[in-house]
Amino acid sequence: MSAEDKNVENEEMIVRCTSALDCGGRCPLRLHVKDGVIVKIEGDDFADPEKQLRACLRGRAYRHWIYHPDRLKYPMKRVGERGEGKVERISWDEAMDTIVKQLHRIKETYGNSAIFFSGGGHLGALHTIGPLARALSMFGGYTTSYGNISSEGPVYAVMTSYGDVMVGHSRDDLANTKLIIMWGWDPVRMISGTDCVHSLMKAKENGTRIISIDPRLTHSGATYADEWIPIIPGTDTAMMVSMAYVMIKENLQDQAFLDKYTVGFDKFKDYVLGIEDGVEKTPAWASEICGVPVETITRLAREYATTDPACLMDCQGPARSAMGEQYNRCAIALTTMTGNIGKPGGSACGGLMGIPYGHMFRSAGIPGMRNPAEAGGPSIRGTLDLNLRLVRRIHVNKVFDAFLEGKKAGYPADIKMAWFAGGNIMTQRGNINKGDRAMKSLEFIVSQDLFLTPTARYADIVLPVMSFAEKNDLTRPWPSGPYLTYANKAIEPIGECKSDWEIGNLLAEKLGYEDFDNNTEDEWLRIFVEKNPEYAQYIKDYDTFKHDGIYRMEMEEPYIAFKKQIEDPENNPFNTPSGKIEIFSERVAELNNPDCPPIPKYISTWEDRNDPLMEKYPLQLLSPHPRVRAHSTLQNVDWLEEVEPHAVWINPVDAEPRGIRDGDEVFVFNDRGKLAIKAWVTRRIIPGVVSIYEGAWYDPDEEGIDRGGCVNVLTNDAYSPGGAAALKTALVQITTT
Ligand SMILES: Nc1nc2c(c(=O)[nH]1)N[C@H]1C(S)=C(S)[C@@H](COP(=O)(O)OP(=O)(O)OC[C@H]3O[C@@H](n4cnc5c(=O)[nH]c(N)nc54)[C@H](O)[C@@H]3O)O[C@H]1N2
Ligand SMILES: Nc1nc2c(c(=O)[nH]1)N[C@H]1C(S)=C(S)[C@@H](COP(=O)(O)OP(=O)(O)OC[C@H]3O[C@@H](n4cnc5c(=O)[nH]c(N)nc54)[C@H](O)[C@@H]3O)O[C@H]1N2
Ligand SMILES: [Mo]
Repeated sequence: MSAEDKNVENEEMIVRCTSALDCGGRCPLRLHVKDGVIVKIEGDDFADPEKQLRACLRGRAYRHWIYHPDRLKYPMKRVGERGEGKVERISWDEAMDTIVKQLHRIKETYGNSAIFFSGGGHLGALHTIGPLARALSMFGGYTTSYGNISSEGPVYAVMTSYGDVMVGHSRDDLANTKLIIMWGWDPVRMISGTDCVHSLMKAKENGTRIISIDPRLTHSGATYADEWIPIIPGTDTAMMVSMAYVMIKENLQDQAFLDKYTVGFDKFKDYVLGIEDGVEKTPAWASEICGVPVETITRLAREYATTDPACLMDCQGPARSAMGEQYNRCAIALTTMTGNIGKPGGSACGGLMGIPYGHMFRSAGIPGMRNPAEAGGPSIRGTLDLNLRLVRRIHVNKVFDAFLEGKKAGYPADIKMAWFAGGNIMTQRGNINKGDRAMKSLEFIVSQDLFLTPTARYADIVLPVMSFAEKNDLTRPWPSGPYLTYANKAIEPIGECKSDWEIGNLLAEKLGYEDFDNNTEDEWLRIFVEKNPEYAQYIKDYDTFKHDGIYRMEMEEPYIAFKKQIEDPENNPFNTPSGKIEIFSERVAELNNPDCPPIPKYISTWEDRNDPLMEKYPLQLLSPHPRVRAHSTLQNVDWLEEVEPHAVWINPVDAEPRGIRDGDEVFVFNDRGKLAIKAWVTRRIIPGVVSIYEGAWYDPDEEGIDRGGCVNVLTNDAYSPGGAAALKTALVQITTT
């Protein structure tokens, strides 16, 4: 054990740790350990309260997750049907021998591409799925997925417009702005960097006006916003386009900025004014579509254009939809029109995109190797090709379909075996009932996790994994600092749990790969910190870093994306073909896809309010991220369930004619699935829209009704033309029987 401040009186040790979950933050935690057991968890105690990184309610509840009675303690093999979750204890030897035998069989019978491998869950540098991926690559390779399920919409938009994903400001910059438009952004619930809400509070104290545009009165909307502008889901781009209309008509745009730093504004203007298609995108036109009053649109357009600086926080949530990237691209067009890029208090693509500091984490880690099953294929990061031309991977929201349909439907492989090293695919991807069929179609499945999750219930072999408190690792601040964290081991592994790194090494050993990895945990972590220049420039003493569990960067001023490009454009062109911000993108024009236009446009889509399916399924379904979970992780923590029981949000206007009262058990359904859930009748959501937080575990009964309330039995396994997982576009009906 390490990094302890000994409290002699009660013989507790304080171990400085952080979680490593994909939870939206990265919080320094003090784990109080007594007799080898975590007895209490406290948050950051940094001397300057202004700079404390305070944990949310989840961080304080981890004890009931780490010590949950359902934790997997031993490897298991399936003894019932797939999905039933009947398992029996086996030894690590039997588990790994079975896996190796099946790997050889699958490889010899079908070839390496029949092996699907993916993972997630632990955002650490060492204890990752990397070593497993390397061992499988040495074995001849595997098939995996492409596309970031969180943010492919904004990634597409920023790559198109700026050619870069480092488009964030450090959160302290929120205090420098005069207007914050939280456009589908709710950081009080949906943690968006540990320091984010404090910065929002500073802004509020400074008198910054804050507006929330969301179909729901969100936690942030209720606590911080001066105004809530409710909007119909999927129609934000229409409202933004008409704001551009107001600005152009009233000559409010920052023409000097547009002339100097952008290309294609004239083409966008032609669209906005109706010169391109004969439709003037007036506030009246938009109001019909998005439900926001004409006066509100006009007023907001003027306010955004004339408040200097102003910060438009568009994000990933609304973009995780059928035409998601248009929303981010259009938000970028508005930020250029108002000249808010590259300056304090402005924004480039608000919400969750990165600043460079925490990203140095990405270059720490054991070197991997190229996956031979993909050799010769196109490169996969950083270009528009990412979404549109990648051939040897499966889109992240199409994995089930690929399992079922294989090569005959154009997928790169006929998958026979899947290995899930974390991630809870059978709760978190679109169209889970299709997932049920897909998982049942496979010959062999491995799952490694802390719990017998819905995904693990389908596995033939389940491997038990340690929590973050049972190992040492570097962890990544979310979205990216500015600080670096070291999560210290607090307790011995529960049962026979191993880490993902150890499992990778074990597989290599079983496959007979000698000298696969000869370093200990401590040696590796030292190498990452001391030899990686990005760490070494900050961390002068490994042991101090480990002891403190955190290195806080001294920033003279907030980090501002594209500051250089704006201050000195001659020497710092944008990383686009034109060297400027591309409101019109020639690269996109070349794709020649009307649903993926070269300028941002409002495009109606399947399962929006124009879809004839509305007659059968008249309610739009949202699935935001839960305050009390990290996706499906922590869903079994009693304390958190108590804070916010799982329920579907429904407006009284929709509840009353259906005979639904608050607290009633209701059924939510469409052609893809049906789930049972309690109703929360509330005016905090607009009529015609209902909302169920994602992450509740899939738990179908004999009739196929999901009793767990997993929203993804209702969502579609589709993606937008730009590659966004279209998880927020779905129509449903609700009944009491
Ligand atoms: N409808 C709808 N669906 C969504 C979204 C939405 O907005 N709406 N959001 C999407 C987004 S943004 C995301 S990021 C995904 C998240 O999707 P997932 O990553 O699949 O979801 P998690 O619940 O975070 O799954 C993490 C799993 O890893 C396990 N785990 C934790 N630590 C470790 C470890 O160290 N090793 C291993 N092997 N396992 C570990 C946890 O127990 C858990 O089962 O969900 C997506 N799904
Ligand atoms: N507590 C908690 N925090 C988290 C996570 C978590 O699971 N739990 N997950 C983390 C991860 S991995 C990610 S990717 C981020 C996700 O962050 P986001 O993707 O931003 O979060 P969401 O909750 O999906 O969506 C944000 C808001 O968008 C609104 N919204 C949905 N559709 C529309 C629309 O069409 N128009 C408008 N204007 N608003 C709309 C929703 O009502 C919601 O309030 O959160 C991170 N933070
Ligand atoms: Mo995410």
